[in-house]
Amino acid sequence: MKKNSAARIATIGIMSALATGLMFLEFPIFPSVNFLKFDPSDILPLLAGFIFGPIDGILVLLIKDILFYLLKSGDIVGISMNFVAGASFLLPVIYIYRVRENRVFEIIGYVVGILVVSGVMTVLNMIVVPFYAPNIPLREIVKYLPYIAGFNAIKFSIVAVVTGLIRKRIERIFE
Ligand code: RBF
Repeated sequence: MKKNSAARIATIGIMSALATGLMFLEFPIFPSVNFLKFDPSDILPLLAGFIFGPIDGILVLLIKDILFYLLKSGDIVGISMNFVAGASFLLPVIYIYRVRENRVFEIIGYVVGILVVSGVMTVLNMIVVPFYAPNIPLREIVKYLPYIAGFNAIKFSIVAVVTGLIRKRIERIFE
């Protein structure tokens, strides 16, 4: 599909709207860390990244997060964390895939993306949670570490597996 074509812009709009809808399905994976919520919406920015490139993937992620912030969450910290997580997974996946556009590089991208997002978000949560929940003692926050790493690994493994399974079928629509 041509860059800047009307169809591309329309597709980005539809993908962002669909992603916003999917984000409403959010639920916590670990009841003890209930501010970490799983939802499958990151599949759509990732598909946009594969089809149109990393900038458009980030654009779908950003529009989705702004819409979800306005329509439901109203929590600037939570939505920002969601955005940083989505971006730190999406960018390694797409840039590695672009080195060699085949299944092997796609899978290497998923693995690196999962490691990057789990590492980045574990460190970022250690900095942000003391401000977000000041009543939680620092000792407690350290106990959350494996849950934070585990949450991101589980969330983005699901996103990777589903995207890996449906990607070719979706891309065929755009050929
Ligand atoms: N979302 C992630 O995908 N990974 C995270 O590590 C993560 N950390 C968060 C930390 C805090 C303190 C908050 C409030 C949210 C975090 N989120 C994270 C986003 C959360 O799972 C959810 O998507 C948003 O709060 C929107 O409801």
